[in-house]
Amino acid sequence: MPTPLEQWVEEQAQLCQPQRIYWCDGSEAEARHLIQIGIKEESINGTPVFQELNQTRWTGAYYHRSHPTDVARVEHLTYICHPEKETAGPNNHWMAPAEAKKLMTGLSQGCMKGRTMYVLPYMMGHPDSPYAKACVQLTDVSYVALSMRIMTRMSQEVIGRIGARQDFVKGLHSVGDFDPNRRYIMHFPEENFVWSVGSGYGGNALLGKKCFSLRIASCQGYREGWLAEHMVIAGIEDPSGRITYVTVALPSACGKTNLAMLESALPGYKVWTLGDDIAWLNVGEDGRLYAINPETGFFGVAPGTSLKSNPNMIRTLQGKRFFPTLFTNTALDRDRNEPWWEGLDGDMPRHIVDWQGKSWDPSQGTKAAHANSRFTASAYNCPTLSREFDNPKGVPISAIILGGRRTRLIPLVTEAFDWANGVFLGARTGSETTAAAAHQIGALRRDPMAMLPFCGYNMGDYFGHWLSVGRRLKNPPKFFSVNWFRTDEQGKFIWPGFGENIRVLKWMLDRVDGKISARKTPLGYVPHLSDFDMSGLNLSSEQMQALFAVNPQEWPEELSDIEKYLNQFGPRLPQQIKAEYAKLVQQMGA
Ligand code: GTP
Ligand code: SPV
Ligand code: MN
Repeated sequence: MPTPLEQWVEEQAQLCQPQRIYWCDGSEAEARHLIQIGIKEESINGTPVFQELNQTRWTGAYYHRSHPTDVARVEHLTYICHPEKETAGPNNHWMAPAEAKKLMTGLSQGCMKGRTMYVLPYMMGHPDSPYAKACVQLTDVSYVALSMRIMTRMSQEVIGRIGARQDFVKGLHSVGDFDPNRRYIMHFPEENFVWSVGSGYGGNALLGKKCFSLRIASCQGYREGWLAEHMVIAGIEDPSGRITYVTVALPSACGKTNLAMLESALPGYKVWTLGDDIAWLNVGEDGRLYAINPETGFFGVAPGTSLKSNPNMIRTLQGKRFFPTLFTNTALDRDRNEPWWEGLDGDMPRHIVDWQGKSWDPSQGTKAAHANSRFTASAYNCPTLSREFDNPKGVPISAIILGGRRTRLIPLVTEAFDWANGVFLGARTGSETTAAAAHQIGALRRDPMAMLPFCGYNMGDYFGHWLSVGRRLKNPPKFFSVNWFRTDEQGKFIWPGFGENIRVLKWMLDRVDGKISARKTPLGYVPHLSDFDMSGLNLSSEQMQALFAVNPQEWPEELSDIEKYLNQFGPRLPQQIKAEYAKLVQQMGA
């Protein structure tokens, strides 16, 4: 008798008609074999799936060039297929499950002809964690199989763990013919099932990541009383050696990876990395909020990454413990056969090949690396990995930090008045869009808790869920907002950011520990400048004031945009959030 898993794989194979089926065991030997298959046997758009890079300087590094139309998440082609449209909410594209399945069946018929179907058994979360989930993804490209080996805990043991169960998380992925008109990312939360065709790009194709660990998992969390969030998890060690754990939600390409492994500009402080993208938050037996990272790797933005901005990521990328490290759509230094991108340290190489494989001439004004070019690297190669990383219980969280990319209005840091005010702070957060998704870049949009593209159900209910989790906590974390991106009249960032962000974290720790008071504004508490550690940093007092300024006369437009956004949720918007909005309006004197 076949198991439900074997039966499911067989049914998908009948639909997709691969030439062969390959069950992966997640071993390093297998990874080395799949790299060779990617180099010698598989291609995308006429280019081999992998190209070996200079192994002396970049151990275990391989290069992947995607199809040129397939370089980012596609929010407009991403659907949540609940039986009721209302459950998906105004924050999601919706299709009825039966209609979506019909469409996807048509697109999947024979889509793996002549290709290999890889069966990837993996865990999201440490296998010993009560919060971990057993999953299986099918895919038809070695790049996705290897990326999943880096990003998840892939092993044959997962198959035994699933055994005769039907309720494992399922993902069916095919790159299809890369035609953007035949590209869809469909989610079926009732069945723990993701079906993705037509894209090989990370967030569209690594189905354990955004598709399961955020969109589907957020629905599971809503039903079961926990939260799946687009958050960093980090430990901040103070000079006494004490470590305080925080989570940080920032929209895509707004600084999570940088913050997760920040190298402190203040002596005595150190940041320990637990995760750079996804956190699952549970109420522990002691009534505290605990966070685990379901992932084991970083799928991070390459441009701008350097020894100056993020030295620990450069060290991770050159790390040797875990094989392999992948680079996607960066440029290449042709002479040294190394990855290259704008902002990387050192002199500009003499011969650069751009992300599309063409010889690059800087005078043409184009970028050599795609703005959303990324690396895939194991957390086990990260020199700042926390010793709690594999703790199945996770770490207790003392502060929840929320932010966005705002050139105006939003101070460098504020602290919410209480939990409900913190949830409202998250709900009203706006951010300017980035290259992480295919859309206009730099447009302001509301991105509550950095979850707009990732919340798998109605965000009105999501705000209510956050409020209800707060009611179950004995010692709730404080909420803070951050904004590294405020600009001056010349359009320059006022705050130096990166390693200097430790100063903001230090202020938060002092607030969590009740060591200092703060100044009340309509948006929350901001630092007294005398409490904010500026030692060794050259910012004028005008600049500091500009960073923390809250000017009510600049707020009417923002307030009406927030109101318009929140009103979309109609009766599903919690009363408490409406009350917080009314309070803000009143305090702004609007
Ligand atoms: P995803 O992986 O897309 O979820 O995003 P992420 O939040 O991890 O993005 P990442 O940390 O890779 O952000 C990259 C972008 O943020 C680059 O453009 C960086 O230059 C910019 N960035 C990160 N930290 C700072 C900072 O402190 N100040 C400024 N000005 N820019 C920053
Ligand atoms: C993001 O866009 O937020 C990412 C990259 O972290 S992806 O996994 O592609 O979604
Ligand atoms: Mn992300």
